[in-house]
Amino acid sequence: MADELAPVAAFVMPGMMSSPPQELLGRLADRLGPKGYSADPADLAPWLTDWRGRYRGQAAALLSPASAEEVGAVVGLCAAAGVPLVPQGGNTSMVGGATPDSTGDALILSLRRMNAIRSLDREANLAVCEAGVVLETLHNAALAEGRRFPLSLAAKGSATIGGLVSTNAGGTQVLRFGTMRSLVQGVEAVLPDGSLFNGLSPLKKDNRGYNLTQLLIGAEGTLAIVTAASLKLVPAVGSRVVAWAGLASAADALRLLRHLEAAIGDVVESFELVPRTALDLVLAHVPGTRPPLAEPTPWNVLVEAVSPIAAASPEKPLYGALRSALELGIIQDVAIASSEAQAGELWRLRETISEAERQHGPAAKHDISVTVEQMPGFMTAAAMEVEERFPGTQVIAFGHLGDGNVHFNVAAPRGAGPDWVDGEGTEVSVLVHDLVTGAGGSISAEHGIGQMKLGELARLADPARLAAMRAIKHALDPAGIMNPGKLVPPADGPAGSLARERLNP
Ligand code: 2HG
Ligand code: ZN
Repeated sequence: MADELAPVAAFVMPGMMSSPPQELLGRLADRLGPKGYSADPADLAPWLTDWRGRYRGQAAALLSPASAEEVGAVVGLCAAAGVPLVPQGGNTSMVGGATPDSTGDALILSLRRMNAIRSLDREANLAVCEAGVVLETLHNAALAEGRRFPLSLAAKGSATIGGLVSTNAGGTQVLRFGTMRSLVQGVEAVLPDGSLFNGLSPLKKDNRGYNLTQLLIGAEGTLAIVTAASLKLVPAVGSRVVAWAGLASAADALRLLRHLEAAIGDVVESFELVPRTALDLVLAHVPGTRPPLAEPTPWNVLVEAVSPIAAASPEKPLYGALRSALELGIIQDVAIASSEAQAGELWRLRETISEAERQHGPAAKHDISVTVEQMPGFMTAAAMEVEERFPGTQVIAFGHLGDGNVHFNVAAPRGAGPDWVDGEGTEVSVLVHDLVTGAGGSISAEHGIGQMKLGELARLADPARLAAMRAIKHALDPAGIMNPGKLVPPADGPAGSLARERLNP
């Protein structure tokens, strides 16, 4: 596609970005038409900041192509002019991954108009969705065909397929079905020169070398613009049970997980840890919520068990397993939803933690993983160290214990303003990231690197990993126009670093 376009600027050197030239903006406006191009500050405003309001950027225009072909044309024109693009879906990034920087050099490339479900094949168990399809829309479309797409998260009403692919999203069913990496069959994407990579093949086996689909999953838009994905479906839920268990410790939560796995196997789909501190925030800030248990417990776990067959309901086995957990003293109390409405209420207590925490005040957010076995001990020791070193802070660690991933968020001392996050909050983050790295874990289990963790990745990642990431980025996007300033820390040396020379002798 890029070949068809006359270049706007003949030579673009990496790192030599400039504000988008008027000539380019005029061409983009002509190509996309009034529905696909806006330079109106009012249209741009909501997309210049992230969900938490932590990052604020600038952009001269919002580009909203309606097809992969239009995306190719946009990328080709911008590549020729050396103008960077920041791709955006639902703008739900937790790490500033979809927010442009403050220079105004970049243009926002919104995929929201590309919102068609191209096909949904119940026999093949595959759905081909364009990048702008909202996750909940796919859930509903799959359900209408007796199928489901088994990935869900709190932002399902606005998160889009392109963003979920590009961030290798996880959510609350990873325990059973894995992250996007396991659920994406293939992608279609526009590469940095404007050409179209069609990887939507339904083939189960394909060994033609590098797996470009997997390379683009989790690449945060730094290598290509994902325009569509084929996604694996599973049978719809036949019956489900949602239970809320109260426990004395995080170690007991791990015992409960192993107990349930031994008793009822892989029907356990979600296993979400909620400390009392997080539940209290939800009850205080989210209207219409109520305590799930008669007496509060220090820790809680939300368990969901699902069967595709209504007759083979998971109810009895889960009831039995929870009863024996009570008898063994693994749990202190349990509430089991007796209707879909009650199940929804329990899930709401879990899914609104982020929102409640945001209302509570500033927090240093960490999205970490260690092994499942390590997590209870790690959380307890790390929380003690953080709260001792930074008096007045409060650790609120919750989430996906079954995956060895918790959101180890640290609330600022009472009365601290929003600037706490960039002051003492960064020292807190350095400590948390040092501790998790020391334990062999990851500083980003789920939300990605974006701009928030770029410095920390540069500080803590294995040099070989960083060199390989930079080499891949340079090979595919030599002019650096794809979502600059995200995910790939810049090399401190000149373009040909030692490490890159070693990789490409
Ligand atoms: C969740 O699991 C999300 O609820 C958000 O990943 C976590 O707000 C957070 O830190
Ligand atoms: Zn999460």
